[in-house]
Amino acid sequence: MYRIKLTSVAVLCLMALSVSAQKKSKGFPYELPAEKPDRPLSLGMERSYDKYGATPQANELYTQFKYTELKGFDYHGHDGTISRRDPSKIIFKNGKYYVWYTYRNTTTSPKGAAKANDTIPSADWDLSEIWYATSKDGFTWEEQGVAVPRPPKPAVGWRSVTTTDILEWKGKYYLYYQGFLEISGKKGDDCPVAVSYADSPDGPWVPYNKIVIPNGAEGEWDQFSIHDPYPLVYKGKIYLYYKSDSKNNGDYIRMQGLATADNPLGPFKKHPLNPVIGSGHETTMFPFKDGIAALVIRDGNEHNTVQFAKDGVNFDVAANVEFMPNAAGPFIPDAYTNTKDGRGITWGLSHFTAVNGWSTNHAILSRFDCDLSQDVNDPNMKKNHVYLRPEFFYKMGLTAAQKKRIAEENEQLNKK
Ligand code: AAL
Repeated sequence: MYRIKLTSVAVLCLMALSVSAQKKSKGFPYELPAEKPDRPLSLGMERSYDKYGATPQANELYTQFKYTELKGFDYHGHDGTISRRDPSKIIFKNGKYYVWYTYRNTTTSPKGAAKANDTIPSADWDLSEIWYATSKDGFTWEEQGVAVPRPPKPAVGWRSVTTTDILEWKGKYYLYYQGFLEISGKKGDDCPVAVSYADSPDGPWVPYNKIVIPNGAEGEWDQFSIHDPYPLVYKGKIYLYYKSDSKNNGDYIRMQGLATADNPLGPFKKHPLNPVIGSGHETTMFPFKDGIAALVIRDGNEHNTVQFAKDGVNFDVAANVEFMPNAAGPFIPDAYTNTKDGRGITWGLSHFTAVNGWSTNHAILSRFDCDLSQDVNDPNMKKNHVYLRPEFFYKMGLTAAQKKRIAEENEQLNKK
């Protein structure tokens, strides 16, 4: 009897065990496995593990972005006559941070290409110079004045010098920038890239007075413009990323190219696989681990992503993010050290445009913070949800044409 009892207990235990084993083998576990589990997975879950590390918290290239108003810059009552935009990367030298940017101080706000003349700007970046500022803490900045003025006509950049970025190479400094030889907007936003160099970040800056990254040949994607020159040191070379405006059915298509050089004054060789990213605008890159990461913002199918290329050329999406910094210029301590283990970024400057509408169009610089760093682990920066009030969405409401189409659809239905 006793024996029989034991056996039935054993049977019950075995049944319970097999039920729990069955449960285990069937459903995906409640506790998300840190490593990709050895079981059949959907395409979505394969991707989740292979590309993103399964959670935003585990994904070093996922982050939120937080913004802070800067102190130290005056904007003439925000009437559109003073603009600061497109900040460079930030470097730390002589005990302070340095940043360079497009500075416009004109008698009027931008009036479009048809009304532009020698003193009236067509666009926010027309009739501009490159200025710089320094800071002890990254929040309060002291404007130091002009770094690169507009050169006399017909030198490259005579109409406007804009959208600069800095390179430190063998103890010297190089500012690359868009050199406009015509009013922006007359045909398009057309320009090549020029460079000035100096022994100190405080200058004086010597203009090289030659086009250093030329536009592409006729019919090529970058035939009219090279924008947002963005140099890094990678694999012992200068890796300069840039954007161009090509066209599709009349719309501008923004993509990113790469040009490499052994000498900061060139020759730069454009990569045969250009464009290397089919999306993005004012794209920000930084060394990350053994490759290059990119903040891909504003334009294209893959806007609002952080991407990564193990070889600096073949980028893939590593994270989907929101509220990305426009034209970000991060502080990247290892931007020029030829690192093979890029540490990432935690802050920089970016810009907001049309801050109080288009009639007084101008841009302001602001600070962004994030956690795209191997050295910082800030769970608060890895949260997903950002709450926006309904007014934010209603402001981006339907156009008159859309409202008309909907009214017509309703009318058709009501007729039936
Ligand atoms: C920005 C940048 C370049 C363009 C213009 C000023 O978004 O891409 O700099 O030329 O707009």
